[in-house]
Amino acid sequence: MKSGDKNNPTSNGLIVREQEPLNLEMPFADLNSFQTPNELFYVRCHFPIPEIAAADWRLKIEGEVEEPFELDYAALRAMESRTVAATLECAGNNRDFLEPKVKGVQWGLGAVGNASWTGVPLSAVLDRAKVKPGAIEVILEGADEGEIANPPKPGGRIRFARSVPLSKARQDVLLAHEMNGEILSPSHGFPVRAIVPGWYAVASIKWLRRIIVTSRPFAGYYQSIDYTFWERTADDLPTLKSLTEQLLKAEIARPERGEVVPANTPYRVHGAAWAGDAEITKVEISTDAGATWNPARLGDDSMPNAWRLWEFDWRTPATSGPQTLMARATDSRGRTQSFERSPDAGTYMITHILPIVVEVR
Ligand SMILES: Nc1nc2c(c(=O)[nH]1)N[C@H]1C(S)=C(S)[C@@H](COP(=O)(O)O)O[C@H]1N2
Ligand SMILES: [Mo]
Repeated sequence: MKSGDKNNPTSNGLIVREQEPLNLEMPFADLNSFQTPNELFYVRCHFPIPEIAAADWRLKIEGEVEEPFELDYAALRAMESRTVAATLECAGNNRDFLEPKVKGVQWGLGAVGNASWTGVPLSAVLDRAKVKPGAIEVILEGADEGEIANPPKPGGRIRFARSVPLSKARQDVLLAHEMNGEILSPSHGFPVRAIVPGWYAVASIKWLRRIIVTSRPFAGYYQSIDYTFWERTADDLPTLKSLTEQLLKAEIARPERGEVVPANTPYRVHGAAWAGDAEITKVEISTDAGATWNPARLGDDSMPNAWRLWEFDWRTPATSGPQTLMARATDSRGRTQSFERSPDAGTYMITHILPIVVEVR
């Protein structure tokens, strides 16, 4: 059965959420492998995609370093590289499930994908630049730029940028030039993008042009105005925080919302679950709107920062009518998804249990 989204056009198998800037969603019902094929990987852009020729590209490393320097594409690719699996999820994934509607791209289930990324550890570049004592963060700046539409906003054009703490930068951030063994495509950040494993994908800056080491916390637009949430202190004071680590989630690929499912038939319910750098230890499925739960079988591939596939054998009911399926993930830190959504999460981090209503016939 061809999946998709009845109300939206598709482009090469992806659902078009926005044409300019380009925002394309994977039809999540097409999930059938641990590694998302590059052509099915969602695309999230805030500005027009910059066209960068490899020969013209330079990456500057500056700020609180003893030896600032510049790398070209050949030099970066000549450095020792590493390949890691990492799931990128847009912090606004599943927004289409929220009631009432909130502003932002109305993503269904497919603003997420899992790929193997090949690139140079950021730590190698930082070591070469010799980070000064007192540095606390590393700002990653992309080459794309434009104006923000809605206030509060800085004046004029800005570039897309985010920071990570120096410890995270040294731990596992990658300067990736390949995705699933292929040269990065322009929409995914050619020539080089950052991969920040286990974090919401907003941190994984595409079209990298500058790395700035800083001794002060960076309060850029995309981490202090947008891509934020409210965290409660012990005194119950809401405190504005930047989105960082992914929260846990299980998503059902099939059946999809509105699917017509034959009555009294074996049906393979399947999907994926992820939990940042924690391990998915359990996925449970309910086929009765959350009244009862049964364990799903977990896929063999289990690694930090990458999703885990799962499946569940369902005998569909003998009687016709709507049926609500749900999936619930539990991780190695003992976290489990709940039914309620915290209003403090704003328009991001949609991590509660999602109902998938199908029609048995
Ligand atoms: N330079 C730059 N990097 C960016 C973005 C962007 O608009 N510009 N979007 C971010 C967001 S919000 C997401 S979800 C991911 C999407 O990566 P993808 O398009 O490769 O799936 O890229 C992140 N990195
Ligand atoms: Mo995103």
